[in-house]
Amino acid sequence: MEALKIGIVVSDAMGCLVSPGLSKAPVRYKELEKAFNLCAKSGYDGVELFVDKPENLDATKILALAQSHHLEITALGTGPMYARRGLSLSAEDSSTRSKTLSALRHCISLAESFGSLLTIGSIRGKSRGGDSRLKALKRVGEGLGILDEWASHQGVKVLLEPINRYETDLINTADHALSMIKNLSLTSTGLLLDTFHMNIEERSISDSIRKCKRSLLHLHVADSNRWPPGYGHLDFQQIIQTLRAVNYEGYLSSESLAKPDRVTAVKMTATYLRGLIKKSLVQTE
Ligand SMILES: [Mn+2]
Repeated sequence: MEALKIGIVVSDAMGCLVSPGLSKAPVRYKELEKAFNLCAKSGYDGVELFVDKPENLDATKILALAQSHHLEITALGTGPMYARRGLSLSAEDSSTRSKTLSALRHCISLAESFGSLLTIGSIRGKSRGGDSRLKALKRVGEGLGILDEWASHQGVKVLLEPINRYETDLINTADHALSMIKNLSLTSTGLLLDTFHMNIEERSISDSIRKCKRSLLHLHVADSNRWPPGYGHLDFQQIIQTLRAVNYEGYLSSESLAKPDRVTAVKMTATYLRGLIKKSLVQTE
């Protein structure tokens, strides 16, 4: 059995990660090169690019840069489009929704060029609570339906990520995300689970991974406090064993804060995860 692959988010979106100031749009290639270099040197197999203005990115250049560092571009993260531009699938006004879809359409094309996945996390937005929640959920469903169809034409997979209740009131659990995918009959949409959110919302991280195994295409890893894996109290050895048991073939993509500092976070995450993956290989031999 092959070892699980590890990746890391490249963005300044959470005030974190590989290169602060990196993706003040458009991405500055000089800094992207530095970031890719650090990721490659630290032993990652892939990078997940957070984008806020997909229309400004030069796909050919970025892909060539990733390939020259032997890095896969695992996924495109769309959170910054929500955080910085206010784009949202659940927005009440239709012009924001259509702007959101058109930006995501660019992302689907980029994802096709990169051979990467496309994440739908915080860009689903949140509701004002009460009755507005169901209406907001309906708008998210409509958006997901459109994206799913575009993605299927371009051979791209979309990822729906459950996010904890303190960040949004729309789709907090793996169960809810799975049922959205099923009820909307989405064929090009799978699940992105995130250990930080799961620690808050799921009864058992391993049980939820087992339950979602057919739809699980990507995994965000961060510890209980959003610090890098190993700096909190999640049991990553058990998580990795479960992933192996369900024959998970996707990435462990680190999405942590830049704690205790940026370079340590990048290096320690890779060292720690590699160590656990190696141990899990030995245990099952
Ligand atoms: Mn995440």
